[in-house]
Amino acid sequence: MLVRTKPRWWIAESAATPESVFLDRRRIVQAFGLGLAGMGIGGDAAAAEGVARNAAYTLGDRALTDERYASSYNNFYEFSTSKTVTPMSDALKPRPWRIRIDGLVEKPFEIDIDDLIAKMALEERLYRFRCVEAWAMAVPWTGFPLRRLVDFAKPAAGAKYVVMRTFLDKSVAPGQKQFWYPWPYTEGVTLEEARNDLAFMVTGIYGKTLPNQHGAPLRLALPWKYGFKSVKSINRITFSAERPRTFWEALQDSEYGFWANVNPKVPHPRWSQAEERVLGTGDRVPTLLFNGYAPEVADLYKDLQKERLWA
Ligand SMILES: Nc1nc2c(c(=O)[nH]1)N[C@H]1C(S)=C(S)[C@@H](COP(=O)(O)O)O[C@H]1N2
Ligand SMILES: [Mo]
Repeated sequence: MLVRTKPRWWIAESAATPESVFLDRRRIVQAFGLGLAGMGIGGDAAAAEGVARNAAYTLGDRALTDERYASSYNNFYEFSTSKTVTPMSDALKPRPWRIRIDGLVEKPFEIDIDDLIAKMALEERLYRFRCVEAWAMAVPWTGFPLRRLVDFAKPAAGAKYVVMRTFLDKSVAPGQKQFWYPWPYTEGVTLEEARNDLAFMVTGIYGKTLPNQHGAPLRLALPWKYGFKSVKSINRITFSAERPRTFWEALQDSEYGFWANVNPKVPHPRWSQAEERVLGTGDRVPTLLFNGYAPEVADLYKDLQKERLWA
């Protein structure tokens, strides 16, 4: 990808993790010559706290969304079809949590979320986020590149897609009693998309462990695609030769396809995608091709021009 030192649209961003907080913690860690585990900071505290920001990922044309807006306006149909997902999502117990990795891999296995996090070096990235419903935000995610998890899983020859699923448990998620939805929520990307620098597995937000409403303990962030691709509360990752039938595709293929790349010029069948509403502000701003990430991802689609890439 292009590493921009100071893009033409650079503006100052307010700090997401107050620097004083993480610098102090790092200094303490260094002083004792210990890692987080040695400090007794284990379990979910290690999912976001004290993680340094990767300065390669800046927001460009907008400021960070205030945490109170991002954390109170969510899509998580397992708990509610409204944007108010809390307190229903409190029923989710994100730890202990096991993730199954299977399909076309050298050897299928299961791993505990905190064991997985311990193997992946965490970083913080500022990403824009664009829902297909034409609202947008910009948030500091903590996590690790999906590519690292792909390598760790050791995909076998023939694997072309990475399929990710949310848990299935009606006693926790009342929305899953609605039998007309194709639960569990399933999403997928090509292996090539999964290996793109921007594809990010998220364990935290705003310098904290991911709250349930954002998809604890592990969710995806694909900032160049509409938000529904960024599946929450993942407990199974399957490598496959076949393209999966994704949740929204299964529900309404004509409106929500597999590729779902952001494009202001391709309207949704029921509304324009030319502009977006920025959460927590009164602003409407022009939508950007690939949500502003074209330099990083456009090449992925060069040879796919016959596909319905945009919606
Ligand atoms: N399991 C699951 N993942 C999901 C959804 C969902 O309903 N269930 N909604 C998607 C949609 S439409 C969007 S816009 C984003 C919202 O993420 P946020 O609530 O963290 O902003 O989550 C996506 N991931
Ligand atoms: Mo969405």
